[in-house]
Amino acid sequence: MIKRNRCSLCKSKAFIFLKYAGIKLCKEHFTIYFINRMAKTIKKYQMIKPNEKVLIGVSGGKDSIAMLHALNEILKDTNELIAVHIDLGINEYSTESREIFKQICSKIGIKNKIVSIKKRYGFTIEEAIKRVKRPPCSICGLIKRRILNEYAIELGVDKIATGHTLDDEVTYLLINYIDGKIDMLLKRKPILPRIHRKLVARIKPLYEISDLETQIYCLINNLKYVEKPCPYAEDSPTLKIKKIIMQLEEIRPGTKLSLLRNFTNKIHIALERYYLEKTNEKINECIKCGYPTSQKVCAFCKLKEKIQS
Ligand code: Q46
Ligand code: ZN
Ligand code: ZN
Repeated sequence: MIKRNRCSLCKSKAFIFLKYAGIKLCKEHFTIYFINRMAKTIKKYQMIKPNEKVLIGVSGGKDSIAMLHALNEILKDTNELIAVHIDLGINEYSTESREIFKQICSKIGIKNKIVSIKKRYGFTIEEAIKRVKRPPCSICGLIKRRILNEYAIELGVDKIATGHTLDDEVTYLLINYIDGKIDMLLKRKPILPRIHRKLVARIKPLYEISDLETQIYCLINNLKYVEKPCPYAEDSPTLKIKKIIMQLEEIRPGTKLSLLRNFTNKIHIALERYYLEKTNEKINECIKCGYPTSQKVCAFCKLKEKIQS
């Protein structure tokens, strides 16, 4: 990628220049750097304890594939791991995602499972989107979160690892900030602890790792991932904002990381102190499924009813 440049660590030919860190790395040192950064993130935010059972959510995109590969390297000797792919039922996109998931799991030899939305709830994401007037990704996101959580409870896992990257986090942060959604801002954390018996703790091992880095990790380690985006991704406003943030990073390298770290280490703490002390919102349990909700019926049950009506 860069010519006549040397790796900052071994002086062999550099493959990538990480502007935000001011270092050039060869292929081998980039892989080590990536795994070390993920291990440091896990340690810093106390994401996983030894012997905990971890479910790794894998969509088949570059982020989750890189996360699965690196997490397996870091935890295979200390933790029980299971890779889980959700079959969304979005035509060729889902067919390709499934195949890629199977390939990586057999390549690294990890226990795995494919969970089908159609088999569990009787409809695919494609069908749900046609039946309910709502942004496709909000329907899909709600269903994915629920099914992954349900399956995690059935398996008795301690943590669910998801492939949210630095770019994802900064994007959602900005969107929630623009919309003034303080409740959502409070949920933007590297680890969401178990606050209810029906909610399994979630962790984001890629919290401080960018989309570009996961792509390079896949490239260097010959990891196949779904390159064609989901057909609903193009219209997503989230993706447009993500691109603007990438431009910002180009102009001012390090912006994403400092924005996220400052939010996590300063602003989030202040928000939490101020708002959680003031609001004593009572958490009910959904009368249909028992999941926590501020309403009588939770958002997932309401959505399911609409899809099935
Ligand atoms: S799969 Fe689902 Fe994504 Fe497709 S419909 Fe949107 S949320 S874009 S990660
Ligand atoms: Zn090197
Ligand atoms: Zn419910």
